[in-house]
Amino acid sequence: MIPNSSILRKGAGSIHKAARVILRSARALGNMASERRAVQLGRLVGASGLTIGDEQGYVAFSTRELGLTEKIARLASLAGQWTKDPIRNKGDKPFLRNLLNGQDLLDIPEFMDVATHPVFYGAVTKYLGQAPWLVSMNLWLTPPNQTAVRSQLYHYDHKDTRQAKIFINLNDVTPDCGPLHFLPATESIKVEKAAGYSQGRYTDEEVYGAVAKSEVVATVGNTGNGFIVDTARCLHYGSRGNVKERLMLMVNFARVNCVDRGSGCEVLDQVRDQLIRQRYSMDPARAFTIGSH
Ligand SMILES: O=C(O)CCC(=O)C(=O)O
Repeated sequence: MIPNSSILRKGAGSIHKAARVILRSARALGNMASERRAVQLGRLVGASGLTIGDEQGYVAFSTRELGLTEKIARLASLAGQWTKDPIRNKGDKPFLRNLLNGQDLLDIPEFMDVATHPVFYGAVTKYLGQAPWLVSMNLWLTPPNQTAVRSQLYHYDHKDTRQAKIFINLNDVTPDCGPLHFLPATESIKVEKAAGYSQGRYTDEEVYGAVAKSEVVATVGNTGNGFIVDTARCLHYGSRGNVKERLMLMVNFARVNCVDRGSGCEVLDQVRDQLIRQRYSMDPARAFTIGSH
């Protein structure tokens, strides 16, 4: 009997997923020194009041409760001004623009204060099981648009088998601002069981054929509200169907020996060394996190 295409796709997906786990382990073994250091440094990082649920793969937070109200207000105010600056409006996706430059991270301390805040840093370290590597940082502007392509469709991120992205609203995000939508890891697995694991895009039909729409979390909320989401385990999409603008700070962490290091981060890579010298020379864990590796 010839297996049908759905069984073949699911088989190929399982192999792909297993290969990613093997690749991650191989990288950790091949770079044992950095792996050991990440784990050792992780032990120095203090406990956080925030826990990224291991099963669910996400946690919600309010920066107000973390005492970050003034810092977030400054970042939101800058972000609002920057939306009008055409030189800042960068990126290859017309529906997801980046307004942040490397120099901003040196000049405006609030960015790194927030990105490496002890509560976030502790939660991410615990979840990843080691001091994390800061992969990328962006200040995203989603302009009104009506496309449904690329990251506007359900997908998993590819950096690692487990990663942690902090998403913080820098304007009041309502359903008509194209918020990030995601499925908890427990629900994403159900989609995977039905449609197979893929690093490509999933159609809404595939997703809602396997899980109820009511399981989807939309990251709506006022300025300063946010989520940490494991985008490698939680299917997600965003920037879809906006009639209003969305502004969001995104801070992306993975393990230093991740599956796919990618081609770097335009914002961070030019200032990693300066940031370490300027801010983290007395903080070995965060210096490791910011480093180029
Ligand atoms: O919020 C969005 O527009 C999508 C973000 C996304 O896909 C991601 O961070 O991986």
